Amino acid sequence: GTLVGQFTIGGMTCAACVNSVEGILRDLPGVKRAVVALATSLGEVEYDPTVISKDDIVNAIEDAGFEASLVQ
Ligand code: 9UX
Repeated sequence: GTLVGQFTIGGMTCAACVNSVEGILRDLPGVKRAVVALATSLGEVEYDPTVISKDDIVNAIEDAGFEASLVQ
């Protein structure tokens, strides 16, 4: 099965940032779908929790130079 996680992503200032973050997320093992919105700084990620965790997703975004946190 899959879960959907919502993340606040900081540091995105143009549309290319959004494409970059979406590409990073979609390349992660276990990620099925990723949509990022510049206006709201929100990312929604559908993922397989047996392959990747929410913390792994946060770390991948931060490794790319953006800030990320889980939305409760
Ligand atoms: Mo736009 Mo984002 O020129 O890292 S790509 S600010």
